[in-house]
Amino acid sequence: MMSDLSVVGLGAMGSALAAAFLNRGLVTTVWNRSPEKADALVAKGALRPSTAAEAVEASNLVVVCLLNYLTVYEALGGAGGALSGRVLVNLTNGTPLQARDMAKWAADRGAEYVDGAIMAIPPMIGQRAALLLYSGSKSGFDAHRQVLESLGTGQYLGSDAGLAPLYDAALLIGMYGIFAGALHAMALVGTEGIAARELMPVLTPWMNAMMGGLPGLAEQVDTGDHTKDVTSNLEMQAVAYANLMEASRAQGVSTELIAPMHHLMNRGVAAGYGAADLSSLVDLLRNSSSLSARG
Ligand code: FVH
Repeated sequence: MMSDLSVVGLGAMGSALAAAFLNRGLVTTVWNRSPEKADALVAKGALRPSTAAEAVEASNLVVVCLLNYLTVYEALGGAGGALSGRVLVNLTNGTPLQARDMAKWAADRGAEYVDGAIMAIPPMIGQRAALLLYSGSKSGFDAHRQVLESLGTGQYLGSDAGLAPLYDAALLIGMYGIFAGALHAMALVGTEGIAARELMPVLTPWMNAMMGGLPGLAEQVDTGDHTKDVTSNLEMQAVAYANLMEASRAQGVSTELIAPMHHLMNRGVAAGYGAADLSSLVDLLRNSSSLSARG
């Protein structure tokens, strides 16, 4: 008898995914390299075969969530022909290129491939607030859309398997940018004995207010016009940013998280963007292949 789906990988995230499927009453087969991680799920009714190939054979829908793509190949490599006719939904973090390569690998084995990015942490899985981005086989996604909705709110981005990891990278980079600024801010006030939590009532509303400026920046990036309605020109910002660097050094706080932004601002001013908005820095980033190749 076939199960409704199989989950391969029962780390913190894979276990949360499997639990959400079980909570929806779906017959769920699970497999993990360290089999004991399936114990709690088996107690809730999950089926546990002894090999990954058997887990793949057990369902038309195979959801994979492992450490990285290399471990996906390792885990599924032995599944061979079992993948034929299956829909493989890979929720493992990776790059657009890795996703496109895996789509080819899956197609060679007769499987439809859907790549996914989980914009949530494990406790959020199963709630509407958990956003899951999908790309790749549309028919594969549509066939299992309802089952996948058990995990959270799903959004299909397009047939290029690389789109979900591309959005994933963009969203995570945005998140780490926010965290980097906040961590530096906490370190800075801490030098004067101010607790990080004391900063939160001031920092959080400020950051939220600044987020309101993002659609305007996006408009400038898309139109390429960085000089319309400029209220805070780049040259002024670069001069003020030098004070952030100096204040940090004087307080004994490393500038390693904030220095790259100052470097880019100064490069922008030197390139003639002084009167333009911060959005102009995107032009510099897009033309940096030779720089990034040097690291
Ligand atoms: N947890 C999170 O907050 C984030 C949220 C967004 C999405 N990420 C990505 O999800 C993937 C899995 O993350 P995870 O949190 O489940 O990670 P771990 O708890 O460390 O579990 C790792 C699983 O991978 C298995 N594994 C590792 N190496 C191998 C291998 N060579 N062969 C087979 N399986 C392997 C590991 O198995 P075991 O150690 O239990 O035997 C776990 O099942 C990840 O891409 C995140 O970026 C999570």
